[in-house]
Amino acid sequence: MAMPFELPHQADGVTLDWQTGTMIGAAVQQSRKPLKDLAGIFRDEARRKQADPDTTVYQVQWWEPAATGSEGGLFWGVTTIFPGRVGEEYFMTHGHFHANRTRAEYYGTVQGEGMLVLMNANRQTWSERMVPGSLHYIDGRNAHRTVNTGDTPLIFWACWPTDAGYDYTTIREKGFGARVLSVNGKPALVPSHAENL
Ligand code: PAN
Ligand code: ZN
Repeated sequence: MAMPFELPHQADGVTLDWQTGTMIGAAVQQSRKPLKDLAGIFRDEARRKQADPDTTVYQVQWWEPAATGSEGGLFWGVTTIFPGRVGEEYFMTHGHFHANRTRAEYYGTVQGEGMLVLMNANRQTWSERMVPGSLHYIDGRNAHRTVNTGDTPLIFWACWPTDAGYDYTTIREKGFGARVLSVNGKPALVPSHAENL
């Protein structure tokens, strides 16, 4: 029996599994971020060093259908942050500003629970709750970092411009204005100046 429709064949195409947050296709690239590549990012650097340096904190799959840096294109990706903590701080991404501060981004949560931490140029920092189905518009001026506050992987789609670029240096040097810590067993956004109170 003929199928009512067939998906068009695309040699270079990418398929999304919306349930699991997986990208499939020869053009899909991937990278992994182990604890050893996140020096200086967590508050408790001593604890980070004590843990197995090969522990995967997060991984990213993405597709670049247009050249990096070219104007007008879009990239699509998916990030999986595994559950875990360094001391009281939940596993999270490095975080970045876009090198081009006029370039925005969408995140959409597939699975898990977490927080999207946003910071403006004045270091004012706030968060949005990530739950399955939540859609997050990230203004191009704001730094963004995602945090897995649950016991299962936090998985989210992302779509961003080909010429957004990454400014990781500002975050590496100054961090965000607040961190997501477990306080009395619950995730809380704690201003950095209040961390040691
Ligand atoms: C995302 C992020 C991804 C990993 O695709 O790059 O979640 O986070 P870090 O880049 O901070 O390590 C995105 O925001 N792209 O622009
Ligand atoms: Zn981004």
